[in-house]
Amino acid sequence: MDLLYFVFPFFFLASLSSCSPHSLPINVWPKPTQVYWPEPIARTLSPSFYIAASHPKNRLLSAAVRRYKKLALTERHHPIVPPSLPTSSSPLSRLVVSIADSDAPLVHGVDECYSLSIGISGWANLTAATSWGAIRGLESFSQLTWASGPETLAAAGIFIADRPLFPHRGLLLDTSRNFYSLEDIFRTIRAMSYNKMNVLHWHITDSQSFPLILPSLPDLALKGSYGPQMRYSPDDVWRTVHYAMSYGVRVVPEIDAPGHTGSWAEAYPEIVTCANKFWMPVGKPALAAEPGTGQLNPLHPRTYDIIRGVYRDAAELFPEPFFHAGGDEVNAACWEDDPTIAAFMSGGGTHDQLLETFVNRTYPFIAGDLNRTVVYWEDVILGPKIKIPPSALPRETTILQTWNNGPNNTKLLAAAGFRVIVSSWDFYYLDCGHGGWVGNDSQYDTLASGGNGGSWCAPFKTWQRVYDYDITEGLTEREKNLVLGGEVAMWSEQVDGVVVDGVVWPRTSAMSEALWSGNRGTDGKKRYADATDRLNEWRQRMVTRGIAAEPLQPLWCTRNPG
Ligand code: CP6
Repeated sequence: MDLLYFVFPFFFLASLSSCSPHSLPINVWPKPTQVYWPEPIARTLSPSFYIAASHPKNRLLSAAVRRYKKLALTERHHPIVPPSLPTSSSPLSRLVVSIADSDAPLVHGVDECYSLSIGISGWANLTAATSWGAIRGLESFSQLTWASGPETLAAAGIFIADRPLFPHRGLLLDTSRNFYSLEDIFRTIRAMSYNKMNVLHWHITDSQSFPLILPSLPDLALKGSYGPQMRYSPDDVWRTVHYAMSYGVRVVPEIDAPGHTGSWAEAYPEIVTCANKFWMPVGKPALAAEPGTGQLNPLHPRTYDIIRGVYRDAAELFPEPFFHAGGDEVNAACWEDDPTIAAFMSGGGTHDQLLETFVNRTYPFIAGDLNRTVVYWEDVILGPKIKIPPSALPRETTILQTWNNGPNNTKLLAAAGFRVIVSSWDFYYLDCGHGGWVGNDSQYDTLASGGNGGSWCAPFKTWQRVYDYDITEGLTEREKNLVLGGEVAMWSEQVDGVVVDGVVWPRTSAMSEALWSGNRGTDGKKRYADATDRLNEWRQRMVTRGIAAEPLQPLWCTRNPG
């Protein structure tokens, strides 16, 4: 088995080198790294089709196998352009899944590669290094099946060897500005897995609401959430983490601080500055200036008792080794609103010192006591106004997430030796231009949209723009190696579970392919044009699977390609 697993990919690499890329008669999204399908034919999927796994005691893998067997037999996806292929006389009755290391945990960088072969007769085979790779391969298998008349067909005579370009392929979901039910979150996790994405960045709390019930600090959610029906209990979190894991998706929690903490003031007003004010000083940077803003007071001793309790409880709920601690958009005016801080400033203190105090008293707790890799927004070292020296952050236990200034900031962070997650707003912010604002912002518009309805970063980022973004543009090899991947961001001032599918999909699919197998063809050219018909087909399949993804075009275009 091991031998087969290692020889297999090289064999295809060799056979592929003389092949020109072709669009497959049946679509797999994201496009696999290597596909060899010299003479496309189909096999009927036997009604008694089943999937056998090498490690039946791996419950998670068994669950995935059951899920994909059911999906293959019942999905009955009708492609927009039905493949017209000769059919083999031998129905496909069995897919055998072999895994080298069935115990590998779902962590950053786990091996997700797999090889899949469906012969023209006999069994189909899927080999993978880990269960997580097997889940990716099962997903590809499911996309190689389609409905044709009364039958379900599967691609045959096909060989795929596949692995991701980037290990971190995520979606940020903001559950503070508007609440999302577990059902909405679970559906989003399923859609992520269909797209071979592996990180849900759960931006749980913010200034507007604190929906997370923490066992030792229950008042934060009891007083700071939108109401009893709009909270996540420890059991809800446990279910979400396990649900996501069964789909190969890690859940990275974010507790944003010291900015974006207005909601904490409902329970602990003494530690929050400028709570419930709307800081939009004319002519000054308006960072985090939303109705209901607020910042933790770094000079108040209780701040640290409380926030350490928050971190401890959150780390208890989320086993994930990455912990996002926010650090974005600290607002000078909000801090100065507090008399103690004002006195500190007139005594010669600086904003930078305030942030440094906060980081020095929280970072060692998260990285040391809780043993987590700390993710911060780029702002902690890049400002624009308030920042700390990069030397304050150990490179081994810090990852920075960039959101401003596209590839330039990515380069700044990587050049400073940090690992980077890319979420540039000009490409990856899904809220931009959503909700009707066109960019010419005014204070009136901003208020009406709750502070930030994507008006700041309008226009809307099209799927082509998402697809074409090269997250490592202009980087040296050394810097490129520090880029873990990317995350699209679903800030939710004007989005909730009712509309989220259409705002997120299929644009997020564009990122998922760019990060899985790249956005260029073998000729080195951007291939969004080639992707259009495939993405339309993929959108159609997502709809079949209950994801209300937006259409890209009139159907006419896909039926009449070119
Ligand atoms: N909330 C938080 C936000 C944003 C950020 N952090 C944001 C800022 C600018 C735009 C969109 C969203 N709404 N907590 C920035 C990381 Cl254009």
